[in-house]
Amino acid sequence: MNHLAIIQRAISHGDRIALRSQKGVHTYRELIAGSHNISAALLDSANDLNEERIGFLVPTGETYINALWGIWRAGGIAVPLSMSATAKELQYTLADSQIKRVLVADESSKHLSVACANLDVQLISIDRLPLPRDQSLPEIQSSRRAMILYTSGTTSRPKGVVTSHACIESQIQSLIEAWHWQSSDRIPLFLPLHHIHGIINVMSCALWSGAEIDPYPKFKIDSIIAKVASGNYTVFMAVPTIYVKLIEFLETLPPSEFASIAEGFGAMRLMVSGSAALPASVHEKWTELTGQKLLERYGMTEIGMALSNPYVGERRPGAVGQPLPGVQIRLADDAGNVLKETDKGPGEIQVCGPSVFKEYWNRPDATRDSFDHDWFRTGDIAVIESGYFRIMGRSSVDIIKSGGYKLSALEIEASLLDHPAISQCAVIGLPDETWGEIVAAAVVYSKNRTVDCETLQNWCKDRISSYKIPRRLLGIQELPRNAMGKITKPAVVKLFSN
Ligand code: MCA
Ligand code: AMP
Repeated sequence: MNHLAIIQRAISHGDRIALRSQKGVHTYRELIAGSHNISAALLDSANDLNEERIGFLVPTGETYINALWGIWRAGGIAVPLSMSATAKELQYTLADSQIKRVLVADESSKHLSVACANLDVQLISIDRLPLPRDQSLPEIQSSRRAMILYTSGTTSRPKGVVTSHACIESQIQSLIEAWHWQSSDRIPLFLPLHHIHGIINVMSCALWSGAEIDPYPKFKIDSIIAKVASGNYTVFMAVPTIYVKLIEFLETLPPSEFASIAEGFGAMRLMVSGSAALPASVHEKWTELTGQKLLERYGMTEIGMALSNPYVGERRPGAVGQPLPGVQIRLADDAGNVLKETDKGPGEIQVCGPSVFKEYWNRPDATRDSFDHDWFRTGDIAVIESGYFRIMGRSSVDIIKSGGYKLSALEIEASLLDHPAISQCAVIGLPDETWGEIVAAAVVYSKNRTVDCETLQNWCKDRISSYKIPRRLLGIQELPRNAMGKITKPAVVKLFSN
C-alpha cells in the first residue's frame, strides 16, 4: 500500500489517457505500472530508498513521469537535472545533493556522462531496466522529502530547494482549486522539467486532475500551432517570452492562417503567464489578437505559486492578483518590519503556509537566514493597488530573470573572472522586450590583455549553460593604472549598448 496522494489519484484515473503525443497514447494505468517497475529496479532488494537522492535526466513524456513517480514510490528524493546544463553545472548539482545514481534515457546528454564519470556516479539506463518484478513498495508519509530543485541566489552557488510530498500536494491542490482544473483538460507541456512551472503547474496539476498532457521536447511554435488551431488544448501555460514570440508570429501570418490560430487560442478556457513580469502591453496585445485575457500569477521555487489574478473576475494587466488558496502573504519594509494590513507598500513579499519549502539542502544557515520565523522572505518587492498585488522588482540587482530563467549575476561574473584577460567585471540585467531582461557584462582587461566578445562567449559556454552567457557585451574599457598595475582612479565604466 503506497500512500502518496498523486499515486492514489492516478490509480483512480485508471484507463483515462494521461499523455497523447505523436509517439502514441499512455493511460494512467500504464504510468502506475511503469513507475512501479522503476521503483522495483531502484530498490533492488531494499525495502525503502530512505530519502536517497536520485538524479534523472530523461525526455518530457511518459519516461519522465515514470522516473519521477518511480523515485517517489520507492522512498527516494527526486532531483530533476537540466537538459541545458553544462558538465560543470551537472557535476555541481550531483555533488551538492550527494547523488550516487542517475536515471537516464538512451539519448541523454553527453555532459552528464562526463559529470557522472568524474564523480563515480552510476548511470542507470531507463530503457534497459531489468524485467518487472513483483516487489512491494514502502509506505511513504507525506512529511517526507520528495524533491530538490536547484535555484540561483545572490550568494554562493545555486542552492537545492527541498520540498516534501505534503508541500507539493498543497502546491498542486491550491492551483486545482484556483484555476478550476478538470479531467477534461488538455494541455501542451513544453516548459523545462527542472523547474516547478513545468513540473507542478503543468504536469502535476494535469495528472492530479486526470487530464491529458501533450508533451514536447521544448517550445517550438511550428510544432504546437496546428493543434492550437484545431482546438486541441483547453489550458496553456507559458513564460512571458513565449507570449512575445507568439505575438511576433501571429502578426506575420496572412489573414487566412491567422484566423484559425487566433481562434484556437481564444477558445481555450485558461491561458496563464508567469515566472517573470508580463508587460501590460503584451497582456493587452494578446487580448487584442486572440480575445483571450491572460491570467498572470506570481511564484517562486521556494514557495510554489503565491499570488494569482482570479479565474473569474478582473485579470488586471501588470498585476499579479491576490493570495492563492492556502497561501498567507504579508509585506515588510526595508528594516524587516511587517506592514499593517491597511498599508499598501511597497514592501518585501513574505509567504507562509503549507506550500512553502522545507529547507535548502545541507544549508541550515541559508535556510535560517531566508525566514522570519515561519515567513519566507522572497526578496521580491510589491505594492497593493485596489486590492491587487503588483510586483515592482527584486530587492537585489544580482538576480536576473531572462526568458523565465533565474540567473545569478554573481555566478556569471565568477565565470568571466576566470578568463585570464579579465581583471574586473560587472554583470547586470538590461530591460529587453522579448527576454524580459538580457544579460550584459561590463569588463576591464587584465594588464596588456584584450579579449573580444565572441571569445568571451565561447569561454563561458564551457562553464555555464548557454542561456546564461552574457548576450550583449556592453563595454570594454581600460582604466588608468600606475606602474604596479593598480587602477589609479575609481573604476567608472561607461556602458554602451551596441
Ligand atoms: C536564448 N536566447 C537568448 C536567451 N535564451 N537570448 C537572450 N537571452 C536569453 N535568455 C537566444 C539563443 O542564443 C538563440 O539565439 C535564440 O535565442 C533561440 O534560442 P533557444 O534556446 O532556441 O531559445 P528558445 O527555444 O526560443 O527558448 C526560449 C524559451 C525558453 C522557450 C522562452 O527559454 C524557455 O522554455 N523558458 C522557460 C523557462 C522556465 O520554465 N522557467 C520557469 C522557472 P541565436 O538564434 O542567435 O543562436 S521559474 C519557476 O518555476 C517559478 C516558480 C515560476 O514562477 O514559474
Ligand atoms: P525561480 O526562483 O526561478 O522560481 O523564480 C522566481 C522569481 O521569478 C520570483 O522571485 C520573481 O522574482 C519572479 N517572478 C515569478 N513570477 C513573476 C511575475 N508574474 N511577475 C514578476 N516576477 C515574477
